[in-house]
Amino acid sequence: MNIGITVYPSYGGSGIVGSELGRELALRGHNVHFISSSLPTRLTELGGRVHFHEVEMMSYPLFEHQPYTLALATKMGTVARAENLDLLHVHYAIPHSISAILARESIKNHLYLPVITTLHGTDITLVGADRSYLPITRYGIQQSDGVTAVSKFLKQATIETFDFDEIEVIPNFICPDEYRRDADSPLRTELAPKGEKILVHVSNFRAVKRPVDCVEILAKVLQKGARANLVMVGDGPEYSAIKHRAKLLKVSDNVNFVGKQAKIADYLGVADVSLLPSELESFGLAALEAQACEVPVVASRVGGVPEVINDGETGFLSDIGDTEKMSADVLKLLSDEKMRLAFGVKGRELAISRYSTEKIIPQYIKFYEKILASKP
Ligand code: GMT
Repeated sequence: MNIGITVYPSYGGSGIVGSELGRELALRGHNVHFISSSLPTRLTELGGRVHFHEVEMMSYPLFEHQPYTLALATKMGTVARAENLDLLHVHYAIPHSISAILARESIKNHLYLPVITTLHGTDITLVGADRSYLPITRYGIQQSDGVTAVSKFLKQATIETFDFDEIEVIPNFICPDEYRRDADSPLRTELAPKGEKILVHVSNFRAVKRPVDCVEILAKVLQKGARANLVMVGDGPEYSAIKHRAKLLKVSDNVNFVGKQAKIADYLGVADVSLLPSELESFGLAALEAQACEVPVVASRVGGVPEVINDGETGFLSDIGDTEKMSADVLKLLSDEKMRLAFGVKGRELAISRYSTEKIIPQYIKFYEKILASKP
């Protein structure tokens, strides 16, 4: 198949899922055409079957805001015709599904371009549900030729908010060879030079991830006498708030900000416990990636997270903001090596048996085939 994929190239889980899906499809013999404003971060190498088409935007003094949605639609239509795309798969509904529908309509006299939208989370639960975007998001979903969501939770949320239920659940996935434990890596000594335990948090530091809670948890863990460092992987708007809280709690020396990283697995592979105290999480890709690296996850019981973490078996779940319980769970795991290792082994087993690329990518391909078979 010739498949067009659009993602947000530099920010968030939807971009990661879309980029890795493209790479996996190419490995299975499909031609993949990424159409976005820049090369997606996880797509460091292009080659053979993977192509990139940059959305170009003309600036004009009249435009207070550049009309990216229209430039994207134009590029989608142009690429679809030039490359004879079989379908266009967009990740994150806003505005990608709207651009895709515009593109489909604008070229329909030449070819019919089926549009598949994958819902990832805040495009439904936060941004899409806001009154300023709700009607247009509903339109984008209804007009798509096929819709997938990354968890049962997100499908239910879409039914409730948008009264739309023709949704296939296809969860996030990991490649088991890329995500694995590597406790003897020199990175471990770098991050914990005095043999401290390593807590890790991976996100885009948005308020919805509650990254400041990680510092609260660390402070409580240190107070109880544990020796631990917190490694913060990523960057984003809450960066200063996290730093400030760490300073107030006098734990700055134990917090290491390593910025955005292309290979998250390097950091997860040496960590002891992963923290995901999010306010909202439709799936929790970070939790899946940690579990694949045999790292137990201490997380909030929100959205699709209970579909990914088995409470008391591969991690521990708590109410949002309950840093007291979260720190107690971290201490349990740090002080009981046998338990921590057992949770790790179970986590990897779960990640591979339910969410490996081998299991999930064929579900996307089957879905594409179903949509193509019912093409008008
Ligand atoms: O919140 C983010 O990190 C970004 C957001 C996105 O759509 O880019 O992530 C969502 O998609 C991920 C991949 O499907 C899910 O694993 C995350 O749970 C989800 N984030 C939220 O729902 C907050």
